[in-house]
Amino acid sequence: MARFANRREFIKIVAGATATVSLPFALRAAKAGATGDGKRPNIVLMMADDMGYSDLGCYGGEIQTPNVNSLAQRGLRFTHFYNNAKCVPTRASLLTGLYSQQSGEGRYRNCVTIAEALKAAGYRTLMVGKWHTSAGSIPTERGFDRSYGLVAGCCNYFNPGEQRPGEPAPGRKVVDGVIKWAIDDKVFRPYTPEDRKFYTTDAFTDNALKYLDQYGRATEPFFLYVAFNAPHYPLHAWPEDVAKYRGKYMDGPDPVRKARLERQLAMGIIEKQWALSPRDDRSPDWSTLDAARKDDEDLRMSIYAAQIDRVDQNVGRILAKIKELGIEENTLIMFLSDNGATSEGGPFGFNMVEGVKPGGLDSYASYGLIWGNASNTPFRKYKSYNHEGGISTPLIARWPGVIKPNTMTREVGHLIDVMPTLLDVAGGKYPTTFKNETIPPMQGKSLVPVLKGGTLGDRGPLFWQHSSEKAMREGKWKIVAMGQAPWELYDMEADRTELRDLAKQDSERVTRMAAMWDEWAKCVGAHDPAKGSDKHRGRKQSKDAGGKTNPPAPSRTGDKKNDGSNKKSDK
Ligand SMILES: [Ca+2]
Repeated sequence: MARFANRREFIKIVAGATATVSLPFALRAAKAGATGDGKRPNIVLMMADDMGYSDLGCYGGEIQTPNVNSLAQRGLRFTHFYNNAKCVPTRASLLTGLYSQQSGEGRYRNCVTIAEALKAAGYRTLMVGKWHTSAGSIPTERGFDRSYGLVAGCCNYFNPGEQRPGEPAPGRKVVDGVIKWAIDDKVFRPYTPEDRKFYTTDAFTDNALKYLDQYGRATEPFFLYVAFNAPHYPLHAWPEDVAKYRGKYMDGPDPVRKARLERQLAMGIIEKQWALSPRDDRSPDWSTLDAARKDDEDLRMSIYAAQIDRVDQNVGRILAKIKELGIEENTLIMFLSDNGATSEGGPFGFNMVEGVKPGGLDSYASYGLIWGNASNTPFRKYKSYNHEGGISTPLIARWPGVIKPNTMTREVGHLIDVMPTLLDVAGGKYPTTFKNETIPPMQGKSLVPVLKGGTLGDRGPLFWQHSSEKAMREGKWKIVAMGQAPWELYDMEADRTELRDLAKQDSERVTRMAAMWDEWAKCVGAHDPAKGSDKHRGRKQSKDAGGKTNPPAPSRTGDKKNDGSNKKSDK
């Protein structure tokens, strides 16, 4: 019955790009770079954490992001780019060019990382920020020459370590938990910064600037990966940044969603024919909330906005340094988000430190589903889900002289395309074996033709599976299912907000696509949620004040187990 005779053939067919990425590398290396001038570009890859599709100004948000917007003004915005809905699987694909299952869901087996491949191609490889794999490794063990940052999935922004004299205890997700940190090959458990002005987003950038000063003008090109931990919870921000937004969210999420949608339509980010998804039915009617609740909600969203604002300020510092070094013209910069905004903590968010208001060192809170729903405008669902609210990300690319300024593309792209793209521009080689392991071919396509204003052609199907979620997209058609629920079918050209399930009307298409998904799952070793439980199922769920079931509060044992979704009640 198998449509694909064997794994190799399947991978060849679904990847579509195998031939273009594996065979002509020798030629590409000889040409050395996609600009054709023989000079290979520096590469800066920046990623936000848990940031929704509409949060950036250049994707419709009211949050002030002038520096990221400037990348869009001088670069290309992707409107149809996809991630893997969660931190670990997104990083696994971004850094390897494979589906996350192929390297063991963040364990990084049978793969070569982008840093290893670029290092082999003569690049200086640098990283700051959040690493977050399941492997227990640190960045310098996987190809980075230098690194500074968080090894785990999340931490206190002001102090990821132990209580400092004269300060309250830092708020934590796990009361006695110790966060792993690494600076080059040195591991810290805990990492307690002496600097009382420490704040992760700023500290990551401080180190990125040091690296740029040290290596930015070297003969060899560099690859700098900046993985911000913001705006992932906890809600931690500098008071002066929060003050810019405090009071602006007192009217609740409805006007925010409406205004974002209008800006997205005006910019051409989304299509007129897509209806705005209705407000999540777990997001209560704002008029029913009392004044204290509204004030708390305004505070939470203003902190979240401040976290993104601070990311933008730090993007500005990196852009200024690149300009100062005189390397702007020969640097490819990309910026994206690792997954959609979260619903963790239910409608009103969680407070892990009871009685402490969100925002400061001693707090540990999330902003909740009400605002996650607004962040993902116009889409449905959240981080962890394979509906568009979970897997859609902004992606902006700037490369002077190659990318036409202020352009937009509707080409469908995915994280698995990043590695082929970067190897393409770097003239790097993708190996068939690495560290005595056989390496599967990269699964994506080089986006260089799109960066140059062209198209990808038929890219073949894309697949997702994580926890109890699964999906597949082929052309304009997408099937998606939650847990043991049946497949839903959507026409993404007519209805990207996934409001009209066509599965019953076109069951033949669903059957055909589902068979392809099954075959893919077998080939890459993906779990089929329809066939029963995996580690995330059956987790305890909480009730909120209104008696509705909430997504579980964060796991006490580690972020990778923090699913945060609520499949059964969330339809
Ligand atoms: Ca994330």
